[in-house]
Amino acid sequence: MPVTRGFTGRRRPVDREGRLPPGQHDVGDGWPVLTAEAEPHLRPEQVSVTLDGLVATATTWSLAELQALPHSTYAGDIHCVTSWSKLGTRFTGVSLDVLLEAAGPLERATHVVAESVTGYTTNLPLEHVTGGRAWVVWDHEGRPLPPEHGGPLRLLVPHLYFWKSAKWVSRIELTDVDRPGFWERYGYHDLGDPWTEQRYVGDA
Ligand SMILES: Nc1nc2c(c(=O)[nH]1)N[C@H]1C(S)=C(S)[C@@H](COP(=O)(O)O)O[C@H]1N2
Ligand SMILES: [Mo]
Repeated sequence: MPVTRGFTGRRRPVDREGRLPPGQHDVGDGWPVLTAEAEPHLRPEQVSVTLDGLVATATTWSLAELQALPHSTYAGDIHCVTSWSKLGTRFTGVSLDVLLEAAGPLERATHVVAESVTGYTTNLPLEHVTGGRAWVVWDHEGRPLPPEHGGPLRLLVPHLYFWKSAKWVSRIELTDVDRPGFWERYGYHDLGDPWTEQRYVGDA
């Protein structure tokens, strides 16, 4: 994956053709903030991510330790279940593949629960956070991720609705049961594929 550091280039026009999932609208250069809880105020040296649960070696990385690992950049789209999408945006961080390789998932692990320092949680099948589809990110468009968007560190799982991308993520627990998170317990879909509009429980 290409590494992009200190990206400050002018935005290139985004080819929007075919990029909006059904029922979504384009917010252009805007980026709404959706936060259910009080926003935490975290200094970069305070944050870390722990991978634990069904792993061979439970492991914690400080932000500095994460930043010393191989970086990768996601340049693409994000989709919120409340119907906004933001197209052609860039985040840099570490792929969960890198972290999972270090921690060593046990064979019986099937799911993860991502947890924020605030207690916000969201559940995902393990296979949806592997294969270059999930990151912990600290950089947006070449700048530190703003605090209201989860900075210093958030989860990014852009192929699913954005509620799966836990802001201020601090823990990723591997489990062998599917344990619904915060919004999933309030009736949101268990998986949340925007292309098939898996918004609420009962949606295909
Ligand atoms: N900790 C935490 N993470 C969260 C949320 C939240 O309320 N708390 N909201 C989710 C939802 S519904 C969306 S759409 C995105 C919003 O991210 P943004 O505020 O950076 O746009 O974060 C997701 N992650
Ligand atoms: Mo959302």
